[in-house]
Amino acid sequence: MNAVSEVSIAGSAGSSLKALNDWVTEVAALTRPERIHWCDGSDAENAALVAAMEADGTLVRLNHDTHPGSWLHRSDPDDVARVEHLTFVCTPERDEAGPNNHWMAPADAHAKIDALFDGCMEGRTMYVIPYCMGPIDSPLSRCGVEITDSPYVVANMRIMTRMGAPALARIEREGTFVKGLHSTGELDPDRRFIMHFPEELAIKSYGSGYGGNALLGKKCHALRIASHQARSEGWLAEHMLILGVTNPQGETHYIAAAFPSACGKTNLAMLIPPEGYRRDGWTINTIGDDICWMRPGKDGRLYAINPEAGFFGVAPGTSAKSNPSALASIQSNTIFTNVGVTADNQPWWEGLGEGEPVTDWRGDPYDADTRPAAHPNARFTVSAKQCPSWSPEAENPEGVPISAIVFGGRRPSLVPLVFQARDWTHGVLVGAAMGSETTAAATGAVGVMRRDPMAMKPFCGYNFADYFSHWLSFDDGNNKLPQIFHVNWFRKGEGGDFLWPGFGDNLRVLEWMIGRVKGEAAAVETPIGWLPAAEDLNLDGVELTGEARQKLFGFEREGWKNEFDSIGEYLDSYGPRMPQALKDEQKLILVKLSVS
Ligand code: SAT
Ligand code: MN
Repeated sequence: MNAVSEVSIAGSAGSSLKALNDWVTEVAALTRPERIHWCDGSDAENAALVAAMEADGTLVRLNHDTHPGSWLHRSDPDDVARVEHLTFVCTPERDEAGPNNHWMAPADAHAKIDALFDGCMEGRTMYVIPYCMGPIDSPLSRCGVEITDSPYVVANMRIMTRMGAPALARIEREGTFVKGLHSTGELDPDRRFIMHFPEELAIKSYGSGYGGNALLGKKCHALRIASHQARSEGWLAEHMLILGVTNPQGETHYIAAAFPSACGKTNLAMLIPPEGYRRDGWTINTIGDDICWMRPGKDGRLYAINPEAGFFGVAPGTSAKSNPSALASIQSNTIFTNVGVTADNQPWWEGLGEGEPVTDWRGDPYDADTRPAAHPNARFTVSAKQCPSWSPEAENPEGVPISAIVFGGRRPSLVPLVFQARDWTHGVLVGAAMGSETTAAATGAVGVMRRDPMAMKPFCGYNFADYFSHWLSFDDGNNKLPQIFHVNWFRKGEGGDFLWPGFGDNLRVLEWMIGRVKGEAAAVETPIGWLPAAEDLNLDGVELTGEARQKLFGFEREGWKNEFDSIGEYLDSYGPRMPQALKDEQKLILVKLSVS
């Protein structure tokens, strides 16, 4: 660690901003580290940290001939995903956090978690990480500082955010920042909490080193804290990918799409157009794969930035077939977490389609009967700029104008391939009513249907009822809002097989959406919104069975009646805070469904 500049605790001033120094001093007094290291984000700093992590086994060197600059991290087997049951939103009033969050009174939460932080960094280095979410010069960006005792977190934050000296300079200029305090602690699930204090712009996370629990810029800041901030400042912080679709005429439309974790956001963001589309000159530009911050511009359109600088993508299932751009992105300078390893030390996961594992994610000899080679929530961390479809527009400080917002989930039955909301209020209801089967991205049962409004169930930092009101407020007569759509790539047939090929073929659905935005594509009006007939999509080269056509493009009145009854119950479960406009919309659709 010689190349790393170290600042002793006593009397050290790492920043010209008093509020930041005071906070660092206060945290050091509580956690009592041996050293404090202010991260500058330089290559030399990263090299020194990586060397130290290789020496102590935190990182395992992968094959640097095939994967230059790439490393494997094996997390604790009890620490492999986000932990929603240990994640709290600590607002003064329980109702502000809403039934969608676990709540604790701020004073109780501070007391509980500070007791865990007490002396937890003894003998260790405390890293101070200034970071910026979004392009460093964008008015839409927001900054934070994460204090952590995990060098793995530092290395990941360097990829996922604009981290180091330029971020510190912006923080010193602005004077405000989100305070994130993290310690891996003992990695004991009984001593683990992820606490958010939106009023204080503060996060405290103890006892996990994994992903969204520990990289505090990601879900904790960019969604839970930011959604709260966005509400008071008139913008939206969303769990959405952002992609640009450029047609053969050279027109680009940007689409923001919300899907729950591990439902294919990364794949959609990096979609490779099908053969015929490629020939005709369609291209996809990736802006982001997970988080989107949007606000109305001067022209009334919503402009979006990706607050992140990297991808923390799900490895299993990523292959040359499913996502060639992601696979190309992760050939170098990538941190892999919880994947398997081949005999020649290359990273391996289920669905990669080539090679063979000899070691599994826990470091044991691979045995298919014991466990998969890669954990189902194994991840890669890589700079977005390594993606072949990455767009320089991701650095545009103004953001990109959004033409369409898409909501979607894993719905094996009932929900057709795509439909369009009639207007903004209907679209907000479509988002609010979103349901999906749970995935391995969070601990708990997988494959259970649950409502996940706007894919924000685990991430909205305040009461969902107030969040829906905030969404509705954008329809103020001045804004030129995007069209809202719902998609379902996961519809299954009677035999349990997926009916839609998905992946690159999803561009066929995006093309129809853009046609709708431009007022060119046809659709049929139904009580649930505008549905295309199969003929309204370009299906050249796609083989669909009769069952697939009927289920992907059909409308099942009886099933939707039940669904809207259940949506009504869901809205009512929020009590009087739920905006009347959404309840009226639900009732209106139910009435339409009852008239056959
Ligand atoms: O663990 S993360 O929240 O960072 C990833 C995800 O669940 O989307
Ligand atoms: Mn996500």
